[in-house]
Amino acid sequence: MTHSKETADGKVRVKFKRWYILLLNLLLIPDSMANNSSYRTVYAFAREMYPRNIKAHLQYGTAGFRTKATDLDHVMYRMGLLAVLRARYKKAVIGVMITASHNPEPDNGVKLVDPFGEMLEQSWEAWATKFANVVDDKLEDTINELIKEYNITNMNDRVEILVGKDTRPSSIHLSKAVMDGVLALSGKPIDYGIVTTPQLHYFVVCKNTNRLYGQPTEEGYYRKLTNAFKKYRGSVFSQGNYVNRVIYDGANGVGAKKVKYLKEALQDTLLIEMYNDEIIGSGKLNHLCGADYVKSQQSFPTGLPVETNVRCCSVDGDADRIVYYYMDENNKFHLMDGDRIATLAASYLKEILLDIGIDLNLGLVQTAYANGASTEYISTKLNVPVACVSTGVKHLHHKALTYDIGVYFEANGHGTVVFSNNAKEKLISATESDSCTEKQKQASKRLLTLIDIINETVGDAIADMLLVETILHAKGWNISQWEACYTDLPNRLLKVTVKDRNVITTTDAERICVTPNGLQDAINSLVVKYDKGRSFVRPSGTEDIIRVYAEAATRKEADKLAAEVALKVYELAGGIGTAPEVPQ
Ligand code: NG1
Ligand code: ZN
Repeated sequence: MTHSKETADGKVRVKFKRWYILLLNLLLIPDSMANNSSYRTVYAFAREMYPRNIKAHLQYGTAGFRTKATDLDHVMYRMGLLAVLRARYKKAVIGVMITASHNPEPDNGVKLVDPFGEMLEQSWEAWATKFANVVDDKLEDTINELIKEYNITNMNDRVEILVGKDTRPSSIHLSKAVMDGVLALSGKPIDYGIVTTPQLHYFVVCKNTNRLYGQPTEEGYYRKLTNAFKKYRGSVFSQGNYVNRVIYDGANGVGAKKVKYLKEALQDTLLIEMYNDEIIGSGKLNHLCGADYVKSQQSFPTGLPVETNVRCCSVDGDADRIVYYYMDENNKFHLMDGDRIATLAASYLKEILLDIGIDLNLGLVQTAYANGASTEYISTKLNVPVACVSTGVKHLHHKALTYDIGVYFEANGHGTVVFSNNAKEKLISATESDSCTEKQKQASKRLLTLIDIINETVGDAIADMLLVETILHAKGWNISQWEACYTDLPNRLLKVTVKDRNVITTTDAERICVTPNGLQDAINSLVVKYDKGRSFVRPSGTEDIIRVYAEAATRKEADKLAAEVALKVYELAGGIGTAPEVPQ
């Protein structure tokens, strides 16, 4: 398919006219691709190049589509088509990111980025699923159905679609498939090459705000973050117990590649020692390293020097998650996950707001996976309101936007802080207001600088690292002082494989299980046996499994509760394979 045309019956017929394609190619091929003659051939044969060869039903889940890279060619092509339709409907620039985040290298995935950096709107997720699964012969009808449903009349708009990819070898040809899909509907693909997921979100927002948010280039991204970071830090790089050195695990992915530029820009302000930076094609992406490994294994990644009490951090395969950790003098591993980053940010923001003395509501958003101790600390010690929403950053982001300043983090290290226009306007006027003291004016200025260190568009491992480093520096804290704020409850996350994960449905931000019948009652009667016990189950949106979470007062109890609940899931929700074992 290569060209769409309105017909008398009001439908858009997609026709394959070679002469037209070649002409369009010559006229429309974007600058970034002008020298790549191979695109011309692929473009002309796009639809024929990406037939749907698999029978399995794919679902646009928590983070878009994710599966074996070899099954994704047609999905990518079709997401290129969908992105153009979405861009025409929204009359805005849309992004397409090719990545499977923390998954192993043979996997890949794709997600669409909406105009203000949000994840694709939920009602369009169903369209994405439909596009991915429809048989080849019905693709054209499905496109027409969508055009009709949303009354998209501007089918000739040459909308821009920003395409980014991670370092997986498969990402190269998959991104080509996306661009062919974009070209097929006469959209304009802009190839950003290898970038982090949050960088792509940033570029989309820059474009859609007419560059108000920043320059839509990698250079613009680094400049914005590092200028603000250096300004905030001033000339004293280490102070109190804070030392400006961090050991960084790049997960052998894009986070390693990109931090090199950051290091150059930061120079001596922050000394980032990078490890796990073998990138494209090494087969080591996320292997025994990266944020997901560290969070789920609660241990040091491979390839990092273990230095006592030294701050370390790991990012994931597309650099939108970060966790910190350290090893103490007794060789005990300490994890500082997303909950810790959220509480650090919220407590610091609260202090600054007190200094400024203006009325802005600050709120924190978590999911049910947040450690119960962090929720208690935030609500009772920090007195910051906490909301709990369903898993997936789109839910957190959405809720965070309801506050003047919304801090949101998933426990796995994915999150950011968002500031409303009201908050930004109030801060700007506070810097100039005669009714503000010099101290208040300075505090407002500092907060405005801090906002520029943060990537508000989506969770960003690199920007979050700079935020954490800034706050620790400002407080003069080492990592154990950060940890001392509260004590995590021991917890365990398990997976159970069942015949059909959709038999489990939930409510109340996934904390209560509605079906199958009797499972929630069974969980309740297990939980009451444990001091500080809490447990919930939900179907994963990225893997074909059920996730079981449990926490309790001791490690032994948390492990036992998790295993008991996992066994109940296995028994009542159609478990397959070996039954989970409950430790005695
Ligand atoms: P699923 O597989 O739906 O649990 C996982 C994470 C989410 C989110 C997505 C996207 C956990 C328990 N779940 O989702 O928080 O980050 O991946 O990457 O960490
Ligand atoms: Zn990720």
